[in-house]
Amino acid sequence: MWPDDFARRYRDLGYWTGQTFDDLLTTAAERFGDRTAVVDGGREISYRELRDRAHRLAAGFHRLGIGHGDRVVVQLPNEAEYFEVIFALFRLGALPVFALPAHRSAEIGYFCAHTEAKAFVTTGVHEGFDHRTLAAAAGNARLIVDEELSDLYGDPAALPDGPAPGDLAFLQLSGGSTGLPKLIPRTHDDYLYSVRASAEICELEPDSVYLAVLPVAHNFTMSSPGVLGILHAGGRIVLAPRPDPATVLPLIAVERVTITAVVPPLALLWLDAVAGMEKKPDLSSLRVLQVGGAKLGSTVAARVRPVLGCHVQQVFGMAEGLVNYTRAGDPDEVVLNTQGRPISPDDEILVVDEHEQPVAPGEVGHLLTRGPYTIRGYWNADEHNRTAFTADGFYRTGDLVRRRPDGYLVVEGRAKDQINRGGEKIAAEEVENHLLTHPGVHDVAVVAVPDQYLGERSCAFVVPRAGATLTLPQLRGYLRERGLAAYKIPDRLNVVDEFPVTGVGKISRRELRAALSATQKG
Ligand code: OOB
Repeated sequence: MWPDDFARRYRDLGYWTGQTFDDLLTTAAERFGDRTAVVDGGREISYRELRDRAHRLAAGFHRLGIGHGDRVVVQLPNEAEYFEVIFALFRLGALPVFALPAHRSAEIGYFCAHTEAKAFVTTGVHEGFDHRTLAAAAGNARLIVDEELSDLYGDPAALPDGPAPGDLAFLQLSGGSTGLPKLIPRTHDDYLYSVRASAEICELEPDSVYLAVLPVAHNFTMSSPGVLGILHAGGRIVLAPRPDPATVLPLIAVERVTITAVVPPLALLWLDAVAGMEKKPDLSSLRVLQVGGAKLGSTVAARVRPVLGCHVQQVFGMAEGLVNYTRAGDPDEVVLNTQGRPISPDDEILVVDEHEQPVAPGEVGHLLTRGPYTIRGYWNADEHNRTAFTADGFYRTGDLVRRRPDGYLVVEGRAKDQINRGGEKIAAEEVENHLLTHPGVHDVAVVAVPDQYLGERSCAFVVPRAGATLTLPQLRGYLRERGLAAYKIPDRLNVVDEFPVTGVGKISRRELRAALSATQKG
């Protein structure tokens, strides 16, 4: 957590206001009462109802023995119950651990065990997968299925005191680059600052309607300004069950959506769909399309206004903290070619070389950052924290950026061993460790391959054991059986005799990537 002098400064400057998540919901229920907070298919939930349900559920969780500081792994799709659950846990000071709907037994098992979770809240069948089958992986965590939540409702008068604003509020997942996913501890104070400031930058107001397309548990959809920004502003959240144009475009028209957030491949998919339609859908309500999670090319960015009739906003953020936005009113040159500038005047940005010396202004370098909503360390990960953060508390983002004289950042690449598959982050080492358990695999390196649609896909370079024959379908089947989320399973396989090595004897991923683009061209 933050050293005392920084915490004092962030309070004095008015960033950390002492608000908790429960305060946010309670205040919103008082101010916006009967207005609709969440639309989930045919169901509409008002602000007051949401608060009441969350508090009754909190009483139910309390009766189950879930209390302050306890971890609860939450894996819910974009549905109304998600809000009840997280605000119930926030009210108790219990920490949701935000899993994604795509996670399977490998990830859920690890989250539950690593956080010693008291409970695992999930859904039934979603996108053809029965999440209740993850109960075994959850181990000692008690399985709670969304459809049973109302059975738990209790009397909110019996609730204990809530958490303090400086307490942890939840654990978010890191995209990561190491063998096991790291957990990101966020406090009420720090996170809500980023939510309020984001809502202001994105000009949210009670008439704003936000379409939640990406998973609600991801930082982008949750807080940039996302669903929490909307609840703060008194607007309306519309939950999209699926991100495809056939689902989303009619929803935008019917619900009069004003703002939504997507990753670049989805932006492209929507653009192509609308451009190819003879009878255009009514997108007149849409004011802003936010695009982030991976780099948005300027050519695609430039198509947004002519095709969809709305502004594009670039968002470059990370679950660890720092979020950058292009601003309403920025000239096209900025909006199309940069990934925005930080939320806060107190977001400290350093762009450094290999020796962590500042590069010349405007040069490309490693992005380091520190600020009022950027964590100072991962949860229970002392050893990893020694390399992920500098001695004076800057987070080493692993991103390569250029900082323009106007303070806007341009993402130029990445130094971390991560694959960004259309915004979904894959830690190379995590997948490698799973592949290394295969009896036919001697050694492995997973690298990114450029992809026209997703930006990047993943390719496993494998050195087989003597006599073993390996095929892609076989290895993919093996990883699925180990319960790895589908997006982490390599798209390609290259069987090789040996790996190129760097001067110090490490596998040279750069040469592997170069070999791939050579074979692609040939
Ligand atoms: C968002 O958060 P994460 O934690 O899934 O991933 C963070 C990483 C960044 O370090 C960067 O490598 C990449 O995703 N990234 C971008 C980008 N936005 C994120 N790279 C290039 N251009 C962009 N616009 O992805 C996230 C969190 C909050 C808001 C938006 C995105």
